[in-house]
Amino acid sequence: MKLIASLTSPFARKVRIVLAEKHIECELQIDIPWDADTHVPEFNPLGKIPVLLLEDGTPLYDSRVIVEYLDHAAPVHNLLPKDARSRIGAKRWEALADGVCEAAAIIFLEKKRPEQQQDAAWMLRQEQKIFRALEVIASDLGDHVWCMGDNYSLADIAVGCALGYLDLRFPHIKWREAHPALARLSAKLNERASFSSTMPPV
Ligand SMILES: N[C@@H](CCC(=O)N[C@@H](CS)C(=O)NCC(=O)O)C(=O)O
Repeated sequence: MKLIASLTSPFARKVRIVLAEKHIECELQIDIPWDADTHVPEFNPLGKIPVLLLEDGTPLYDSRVIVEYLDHAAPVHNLLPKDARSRIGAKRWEALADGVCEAAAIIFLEKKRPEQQQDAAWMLRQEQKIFRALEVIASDLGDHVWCMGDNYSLADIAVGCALGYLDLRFPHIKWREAHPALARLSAKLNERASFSSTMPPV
């Protein structure tokens, strides 16, 4: 298997963490989808990373499909609960965390445009999504050890990647001060080898 990814994509990081947690060997092929010489559209018509190339050449996307595939592919360290209701609960956490990354990426890209072309109302709308989502994530986490309660799961991985992406792109957002529960979770996650070995380069 081969993972097509960049080292800064939070969606790709989620997949890389799942690979590490499940001890699945996978070649990493770095490809920046914004570069002129990218090959990503040859594998994903949407031109987005991550893409997982299976042994038979089948490309899998997006990150949510890939992580679910990987969780089934290796029966060790299950990251999604078996029970259907809990499983949907974990995937809802993932949807919320991925949504934070999507909103943050939109702002990051908008800020790369010439200043007079940047749409302040559009960026504010995205920022509000991030702040609302952080409130809900922190409140749902509360005093629990992990997002899903007692068990470490894909929900924690997705939330950890979203928080890591905020640190990378928007270090001025003081989410640790606003949400001590998130600070506690993030510190615990960063102790894991899967997280420390996939830290995005600054
Ligand atoms: N929902 C997708 C989002 C993937 C995504 O937006 N990836 C970004 C990099 S962080 C990308 O490849 N963007 C290139 C583009 O939009 O053309 C997933 O979970 O994999």
